[in-house]
Amino acid sequence: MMRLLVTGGAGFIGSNFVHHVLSHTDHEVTVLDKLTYAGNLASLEGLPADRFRFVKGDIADAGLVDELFAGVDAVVHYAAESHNDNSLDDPRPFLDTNIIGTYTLLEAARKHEVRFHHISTDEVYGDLELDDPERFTETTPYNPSSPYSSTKAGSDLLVRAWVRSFGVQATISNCSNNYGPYQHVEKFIPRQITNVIRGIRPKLYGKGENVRDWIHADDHSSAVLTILDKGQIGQTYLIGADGEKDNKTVVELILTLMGQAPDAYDHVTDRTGHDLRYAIDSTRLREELGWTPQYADFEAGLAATIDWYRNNEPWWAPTKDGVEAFYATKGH
Ligand code: NAD
Ligand code: TDX
Repeated sequence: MMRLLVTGGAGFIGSNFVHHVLSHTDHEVTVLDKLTYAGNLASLEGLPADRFRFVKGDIADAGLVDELFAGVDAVVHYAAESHNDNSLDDPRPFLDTNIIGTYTLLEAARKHEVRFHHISTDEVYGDLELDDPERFTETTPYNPSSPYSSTKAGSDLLVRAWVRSFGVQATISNCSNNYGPYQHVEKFIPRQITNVIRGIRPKLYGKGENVRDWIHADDHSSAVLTILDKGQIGQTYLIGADGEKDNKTVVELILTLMGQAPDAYDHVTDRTGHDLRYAIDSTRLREELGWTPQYADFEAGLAATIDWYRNNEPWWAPTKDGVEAFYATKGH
């Protein structure tokens, strides 16, 4: 049994992780989350009260962080500003949370000698050509494109430095694009599903040829638990499930699964600096730590995700109009 502190546990992947941990282990979980626009307490309903507690606060609040680190065995750090389009509009919160927030946590991990796992993204490696036979590995050079991915790259480098310079007991994982329940409707898959539910045509940036390597959030959670359990301190692990798909294919699949014509979508203004392709080689995680993803069938996982959004409109409806109004100002 471990006492875990999960930062960003009211967000998409963090809340999936909290559900996963509480149903697959006997660990106790404290969530620290600022409840920004992306945090939602409704994502944490129904959890066992004797093993779960929620603390509202900022990861950059050193006093609060110090207090919380004193009472846990390990920290899993999900909290971040996570959306590329927002980072192009206003980068400042990305620096505050992703850089200063991570620095604040690392200083507490150093003081309290707490095991630390840092959650990051494949976007730190930049992008690949569509026909590149190589995929990202743990030794691919960092080459981030956006304010979001550059702050995530910066946070990864801080973790590496705190391991080397101060002996912090940390690991890092860089995962590909997640899908599943509780994802904010600003993101690609939930935006298009909720568009179709609302009778709005899905919006594809540019030509839609950009490739993302999709993994179900529950597979991401099992990988993180595996790394917490068996990962080597100081090591980086790439997490991916061989799920490469171009955006056009994903939109067409959503439309088909929702009973619409596959071409009933609009092309809209492309994202500035839009990364072309991400692809993960997760051999190290699979071979050294014995992890395997469970959601091999993307279409089945997507159908279940569509059902979740159909059945949970009260969870996403309050945010939908604001998101669409923001995108309208950007031509998206
Ligand atoms: P999200 O935006 O859905 O959730 C982020 C959560 O962090 C929210 O609950 C928010 O309230 C909280 N938060 C933000 N700033 C905070 C602060 N200063 N203090 C405390 N809490 C704060 O993000 P997500 O998609 O769940 O991503 C979680 C993590 O996973 C991020 O670190 C992201 O970089 C990484 N990641 C995401 C993906 C993906 O596909 N979404 C892929 C790989 C890695
Ligand atoms: O309406 C849309 N139409 C569209 O074509 C939106 C919102 C997105 N897109 C495209 C842009 C991307 O090529 O879909 C793809 C996925 O977009 P996002 O959901 O914004 O994700 P992405 O930018 O790939 O980043 C995601 O994966 C890596 C997460 O948001 C990051 O937090 C994570 O690090």
